[in-house]
Amino acid sequence: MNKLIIVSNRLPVKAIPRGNSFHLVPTEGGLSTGLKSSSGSDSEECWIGWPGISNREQPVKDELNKQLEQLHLHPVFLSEKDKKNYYEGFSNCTIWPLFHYFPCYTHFDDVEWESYQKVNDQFCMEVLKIAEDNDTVWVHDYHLMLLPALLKKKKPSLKVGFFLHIPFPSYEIFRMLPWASQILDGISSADLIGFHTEAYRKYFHECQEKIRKSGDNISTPRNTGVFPMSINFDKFNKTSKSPEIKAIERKYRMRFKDQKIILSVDRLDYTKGILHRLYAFERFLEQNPKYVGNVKLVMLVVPSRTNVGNYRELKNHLEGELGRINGRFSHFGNIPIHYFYRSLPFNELVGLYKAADIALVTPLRDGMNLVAKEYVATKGKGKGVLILSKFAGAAYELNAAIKVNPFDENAMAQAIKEAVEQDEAEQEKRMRAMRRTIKINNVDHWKFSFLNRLNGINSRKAPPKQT
Ligand code: GDG
Repeated sequence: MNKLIIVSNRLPVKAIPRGNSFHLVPTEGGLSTGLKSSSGSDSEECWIGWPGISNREQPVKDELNKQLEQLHLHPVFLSEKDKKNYYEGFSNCTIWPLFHYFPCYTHFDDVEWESYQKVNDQFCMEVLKIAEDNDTVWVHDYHLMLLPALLKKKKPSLKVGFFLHIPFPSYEIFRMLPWASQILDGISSADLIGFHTEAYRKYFHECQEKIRKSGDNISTPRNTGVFPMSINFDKFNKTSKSPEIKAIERKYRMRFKDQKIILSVDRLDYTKGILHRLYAFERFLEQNPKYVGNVKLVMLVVPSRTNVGNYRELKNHLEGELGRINGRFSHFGNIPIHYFYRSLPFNELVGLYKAADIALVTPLRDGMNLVAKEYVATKGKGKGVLILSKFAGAAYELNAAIKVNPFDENAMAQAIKEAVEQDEAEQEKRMRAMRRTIKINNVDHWKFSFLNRLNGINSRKAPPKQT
């Protein structure tokens, strides 16, 4: 039987050294939480990726290999230098900011680009160690955009799919990348390339066309498609009805008795619009003094990319502003913003979703955003209001949300007021519509649509080049 080999920068677990062995804990982030909660496919499945620790001596590696093998996981070990240059550098300080329309945070560095190429080669070698003819390899995300071409070149019989979890930017942004042609060429060799939205797919084709017209020699993409990623609806729906979650929900409701809870959940990232959200909440309190004391913002911010400079700066800035706003509106025993800088266990997160009257999901740019979908799935048949940024991929599907422009502080403050005052019948109607969408378009649907389409494609040999 042919295998399905999933390849992503991170494995779905990270290894924390403990004595002579390792403690394996789930990796945060949308790709991993989403993909690992999908059902298995018909094929034998395994996953290749970085377990989050740098290169170690052979006996240590062997021990980790043994633990991971039982879970069908294969580690790729990065050196400290590659972690800095490929991961923190090219992936997270070049591609990530640029593709999210933050050229001001983007830097271009030859040494980091070299490391990116080297690590993509390293992943290619790891895949080839286990891949056999006609296996399917599903490559994920912006860290590995050269890998499809490398794999097709070395083993043309492989069926290679590529899925991009972040936005694909417009040509005016993409062309800033000095290695734009190489990146396009790397992805384009895949048998199928998937995006969350039609807009990203369109931009990808536009970049292809314009870069080719400028005279660069790049492969023609064969198949592209739109596959909006989703969540395990049943898991959230069922968990939210369990006695344990109901108890957690009660705990939060008691703590915020007779108050409205607005919830925000993100990794600490400048793309998520956390500061803009904070200012909008401040504006809301300013314009609606009657709600000071009875509308609370609960902000769950999960540590992320803590070695990258502007993430650390954002944390300081955010905490400074949080303190200022709380100082401005607090009364004894009654503060407007409750801030948690940590990751919560899954059940606590679901309990919080369940207790929240409103979810404020307002990224400045987001490939999809699974938090918005998780909130809706958790609400059962009950009420709740989703305020959602127009700049999240999820906005294309969740039409019954209150949609906002996160750059427009007044409009955001107005949306918060509308959400606070929305009547119950309207809330239930909108939630029902969004639930229907997510129930059908769940993570299994996403996975099977992508893989079915990929399996129906005859894999080709070397992709044709056009000038
Ligand atoms: C990338 C793209 C795209 C968060 N806090 C906790 C926690 N989480 C989980 C959520 C959710 C995931 O992390 C975050 O997913 P998002 O989709 O919102 O965002 P990214 O991490 O940026 O993901 C994004 C995604 O890939 C998939 O393609 O949607 O656009 O940027 O699942 O539940 N989980 C737990 N505790 C927390 O405190 N257990």
